[in-house]
Amino acid sequence: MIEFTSSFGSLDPNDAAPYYRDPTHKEILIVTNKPLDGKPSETATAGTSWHSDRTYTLRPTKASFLLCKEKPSVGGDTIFSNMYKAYETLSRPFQEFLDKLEAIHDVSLIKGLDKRDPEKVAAMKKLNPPVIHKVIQTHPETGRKCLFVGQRIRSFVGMTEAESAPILSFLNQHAVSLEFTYRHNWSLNDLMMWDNRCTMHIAVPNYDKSQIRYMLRTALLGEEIGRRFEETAKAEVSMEKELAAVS
Ligand SMILES: O=C(O)CCC(=O)C(=O)O
Ligand SMILES: [Fe+2]
Repeated sequence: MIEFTSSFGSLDPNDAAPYYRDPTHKEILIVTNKPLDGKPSETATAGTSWHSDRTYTLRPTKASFLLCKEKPSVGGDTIFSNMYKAYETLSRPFQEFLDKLEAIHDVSLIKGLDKRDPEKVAAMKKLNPPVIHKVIQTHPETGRKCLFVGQRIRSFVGMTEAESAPILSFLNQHAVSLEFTYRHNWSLNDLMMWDNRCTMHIAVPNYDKSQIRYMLRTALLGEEIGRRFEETAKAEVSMEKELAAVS
């Protein structure tokens, strides 16, 4: 898997989420409900809310690869949604409004963190302080605009959580309208690859949990985009102080 997928670009060594790597290959993440060392797997619920990979970092993933090594007899699907369509089907005035918006992406909003080892979760949060990304991105290769949202966004920059929530909720619902999606029902040894910059995906936990689902994942490092939230917050505070000083 490493040999094949690295032929597309530089593989992510998974420094943002080091605990869920294959012990001997840091490029491989294991997504499974299979107990590891006699303990329940911490990645059993990985990816079970709509997201693009690593948007909580300054280098969201360029492309991801998922290989199915064991599967339940029924279900355990993955759904993908087209973020070009999500953008293009919005009205012009709303597109213009969104063009100026930036979102705060927060690792602590990953679904199922409450079921993982609290020490690892605390370390993950420390490794990945909140970051800011534009809500509308222009794909660097196609030049097309797409929506860049998901369920790991806390709020929009400069707006309160109360103001952000209804817009965010609408966007996250609209972005995954059934007509924009493809649902993959896995066969053993299928390898799916997706452009993470213009899609979202979700793992559907629609299977018998007494059966094993075992997936291997590699990913291509993306371009550095966005900026740290803390730096912005500090800059805003010092600007407020300056303004207070002159007024
Ligand atoms: O297990 C899946 O179907 C997807 C998990 C996921 O979000 C990922 O590997 O990036
Ligand atoms: Fe994912």
